[in-house]
Amino acid sequence: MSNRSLASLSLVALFAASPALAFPQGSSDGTAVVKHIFEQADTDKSGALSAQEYKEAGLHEFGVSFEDSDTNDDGETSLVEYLALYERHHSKKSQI
Ligand SMILES: [Ca+2]
Ligand SMILES: [Ca+2]
Repeated sequence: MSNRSLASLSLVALFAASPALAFPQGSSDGTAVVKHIFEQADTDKSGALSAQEYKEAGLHEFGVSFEDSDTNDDGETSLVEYLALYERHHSKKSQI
């Protein structure tokens, strides 16, 4: 029993620590994962990612810089911006 909850806990930790692993191939609900990543990255819970939060979460490692993700140039990446970014980016190169 406790083994099992430990396992799911470390799974969550893994997701939080390694955003790149959090995109299950062929997942039909990638946006839920993206939202989860976004919430993990938004450490001050402001509802938007500052450049620092973006970097600290390692989101630039997806190959998109903070500047590119902040499409309206207000200095923060909102969830809407981030989801749009994901869909743009993901639909381009996720065809297996
Ligand atoms: Ca924030
Ligand atoms: Ca923005």
